[in-house]
Amino acid sequence: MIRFPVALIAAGLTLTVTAPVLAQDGDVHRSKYHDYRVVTVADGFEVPWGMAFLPDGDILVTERPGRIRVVRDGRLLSAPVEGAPEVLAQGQGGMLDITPHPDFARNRMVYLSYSKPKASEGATTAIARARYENGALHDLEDIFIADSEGRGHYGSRIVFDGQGHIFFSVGDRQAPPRGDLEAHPAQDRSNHHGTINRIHEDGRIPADNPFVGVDGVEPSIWSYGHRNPQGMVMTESGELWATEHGPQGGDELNLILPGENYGWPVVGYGVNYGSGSAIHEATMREGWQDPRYVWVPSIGTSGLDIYTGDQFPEWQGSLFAGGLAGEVVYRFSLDGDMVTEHETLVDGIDRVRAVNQGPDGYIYLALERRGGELSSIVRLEPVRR
Ligand SMILES: [Ca+2]
Repeated sequence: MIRFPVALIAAGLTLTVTAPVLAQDGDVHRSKYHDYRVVTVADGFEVPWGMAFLPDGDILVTERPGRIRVVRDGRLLSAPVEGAPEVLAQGQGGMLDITPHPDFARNRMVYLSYSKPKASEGATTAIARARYENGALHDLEDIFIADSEGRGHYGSRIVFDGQGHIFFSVGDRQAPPRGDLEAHPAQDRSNHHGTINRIHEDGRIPADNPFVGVDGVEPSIWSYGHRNPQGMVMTESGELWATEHGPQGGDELNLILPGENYGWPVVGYGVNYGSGSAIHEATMREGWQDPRYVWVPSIGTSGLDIYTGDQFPEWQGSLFAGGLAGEVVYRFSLDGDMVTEHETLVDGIDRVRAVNQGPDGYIYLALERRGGELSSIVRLEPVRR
């Protein structure tokens, strides 16, 4: 619910009341620095997960059940992109993130994350790349297949650093935290559970990764001790930020540093969903990374971007984090690597799965409608005060 003041003039008195208003197309929303409208770009999606903006104006949108769709001139084309990889579309698995290569205009490469069926059972997080031409993916190739098993928490956001590397997340695969917490797969670096990884754009392992040459540690790992990071972005100055689904009352915004331990499930905030029972031995541990922000209650973090456009000048340099259960977008002001201010936007809109600044400087949201209705892509457009 968004709340904004409505001035009433009655019997010579001016009263200001606060009226709850649902976030709907065309309403003017107020925020600290900018007023804005939420405008529908296209609808008819089934669980949209990631968006890729192409130089010709098309938007590629992944749908979790296993498709990649095309939005052209505000219309969702009926034919999905051909040549997409086979996914295990169960629970949280499916076709997940999509990101164009920074030099897409020349090489037409797109990168995908998805739940890749395993030969035995279940699925793992995989990263693939392909050339996108004439409505189809060509020369599709897996460049990374995570060593992970489980039924959920695939992680999956993909970020380019512009220096020839990609970063991507793998969740803890919903391995339950019990018994010896330090033996949990997210703390065991011999697999990819609960990690953020860094590889070359062709899948090779960079020689300067933090754990290269360390016995028994997967060399793609950049950071570990994560639960389920589903939002990630790199700033223009090279800071890597990620949001992750924590336990109940423990969603986190983290600054991602090489070789660091982010604590799950040994330390952190929040309690088990359902039972409300305690998980962690403490909230933090000396030498491990504490989050820069913790959501209480949890919003179900998903989708993170940094704003660099011209449509909302006062938002330049702010992080925008989407929430599923919270149906909200958080804006964070940063001073270097510290959060200095936050506010909520589009409260009560729908489940916010992806947040991306478009090339036009508008802020695009992939929404997942409650109750299984078909979902939409919307964007925030500025309204002059
Ligand atoms: Ca943590």
